[in-house]
Amino acid sequence: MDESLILSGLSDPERFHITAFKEIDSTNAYLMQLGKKGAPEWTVAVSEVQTSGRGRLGRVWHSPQGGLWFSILLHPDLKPEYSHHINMICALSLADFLENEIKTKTNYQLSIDLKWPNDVLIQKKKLCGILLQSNIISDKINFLVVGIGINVNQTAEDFPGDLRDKATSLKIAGGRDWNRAELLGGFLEYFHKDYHYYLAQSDLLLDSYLEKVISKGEVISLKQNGNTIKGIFKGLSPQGYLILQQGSEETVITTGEII
Ligand code: BT5
Repeated sequence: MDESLILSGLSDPERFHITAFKEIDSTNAYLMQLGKKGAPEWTVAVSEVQTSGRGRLGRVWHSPQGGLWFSILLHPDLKPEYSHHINMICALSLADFLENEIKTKTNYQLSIDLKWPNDVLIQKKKLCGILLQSNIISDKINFLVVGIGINVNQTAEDFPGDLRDKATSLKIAGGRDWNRAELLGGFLEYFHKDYHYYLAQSDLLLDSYLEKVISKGEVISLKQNGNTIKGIFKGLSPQGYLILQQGSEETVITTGEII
């Protein structure tokens, strides 16, 4: 991907420090290393292909040619227990940005939904995944790396068999090819604005997220460490964790997967 094309779409390119790779193991792993060496905020790594793309809990993230795989280094002024807010801001920003892109570049008006804790869905299938990793020193966030995978120009055949039913791409949903450098530039501008806006107004963040999240108020099954628990998705804690109601008891769930 051409770095100058990414930068040409930005109103303030000085803000971002972007490196584009043809191939890398994982853009998150790369920025975790750079972060330890003191790299500045808004350092961005993007790669055509990841040979070892990762999801949460070491899961594999399928990252072939055609997708947009990138990570952003951040130094938010947040208590570590609130770092999930960055995940939520990122998901909201992706949903807003991509809905707008689809509306302006195609005749489709497609709504994008969020699935707690870190998925972005279109037509009930996974379009993007977000992986947040942190480096904490003396109970302070030293830096965070937010890794974003957007399925862009892949066709259904490009996904391995086990993902074909649950994953989708912008091309599948919008019926056309997309310029990934333009998408990245556009998203970075959106996210930069939303990041500052929502960090200052965490109540608005929770409300905006709840408006777009699926399964709120419904009975859900949640997979956690091999166990499945059931309950009502009541709402979110101030940190952005899921409140699960089981009978008269409410439990705050920090991680897991709604199935
Ligand atoms: C995620 O994990 O959804 C986080 C994905 C983050 C990927 C980005 S790409 C840039 C950066 N560098 C990295 O190494 N990672 C980040 P999780 O919620 O654990 O979901 C993982 C699951 O999603 C897998 O177990 C599959 O079921 C499914 N999956 C794998 N690849 C996919 C894809 N390309 N599209 C949709 N679903 C996928």
